[in-house]
Amino acid sequence: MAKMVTLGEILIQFNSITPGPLRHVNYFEKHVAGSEANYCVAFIRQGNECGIIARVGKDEFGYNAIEWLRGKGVDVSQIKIDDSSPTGIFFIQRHYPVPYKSDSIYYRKGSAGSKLSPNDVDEKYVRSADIVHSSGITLAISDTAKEAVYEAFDFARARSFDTNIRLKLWSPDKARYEIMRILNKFHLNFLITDTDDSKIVLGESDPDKAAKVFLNYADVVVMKMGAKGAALYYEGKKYYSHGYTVPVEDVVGAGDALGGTFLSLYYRGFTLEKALDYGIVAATLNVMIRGDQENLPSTTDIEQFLREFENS
Ligand code: KDG
Repeated sequence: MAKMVTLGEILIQFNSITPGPLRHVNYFEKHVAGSEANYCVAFIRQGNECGIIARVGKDEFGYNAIEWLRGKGVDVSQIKIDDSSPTGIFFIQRHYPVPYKSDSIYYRKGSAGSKLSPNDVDEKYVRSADIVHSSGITLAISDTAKEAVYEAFDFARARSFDTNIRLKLWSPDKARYEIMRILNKFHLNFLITDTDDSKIVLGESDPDKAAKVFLNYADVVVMKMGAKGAALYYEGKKYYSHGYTVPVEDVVGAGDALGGTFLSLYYRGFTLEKALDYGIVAATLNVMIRGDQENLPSTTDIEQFLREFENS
């Protein structure tokens, strides 16, 4: 069984029950989220192990996050409870003003999660993992969280990084600078990105051209393309895997579903191509509900989906 360690902020998500502007939304549904927590749960759903290095507040939302993730099989031993700051939260506005899109509204400044620092990174724990994963979100939330990623990547046997640029957390210039800095410092085994982020980091949104540049920094590049699917690039090869048309409830978390499922199945011995096909199914199921983790499928559920779609 492979083990992944992720570093990032666990957030509590309040997802609007009804679509439209938040000023008119009266009911919200609570979920545990945060990109690196999502990756962990997706990784575990495919039969591997994962632990997250993070901080939550000493509050009900912090306890909620720990209990939920423990229930999903995540190793929560490296989540610190910080009694000086609250657990970060965010709200999701759906299908407005752009149908099928979601907007995240953060209340996370000064959160416990953003206090993550190199002191939280246990060298032995990180060295015990087959792969360490983090994302642009963790680089963006604070300088100390960014340093924690550097520390963990220093100890890592293998590295995965999702660019995950959230423009409410930093400017395009800052995102470009910090992501290029990490790419220049560490060779990545996996770089997971999309065409919007490629435009910000490289000034290039053509997936093939962007991937060619990213391959100077990573062995494998996964280029997510939303509903169109995703492409995979490695060793001079390209593989494209198509998306599926399904009713969209909330797209937040779909990229993490794809990335975590893909990485886990690769470590289970799947070819990169097959792992990507399965990752896209996980992302597809994810957009059909509110919440980032509830629809993360098992391998057999993905196989059932593929059998049905192949026969239709
Ligand atoms: O990828 C999904 C995440 O965006 C969501 O869970 C919240 O981590 C989050 C963030 O920073 O946006």
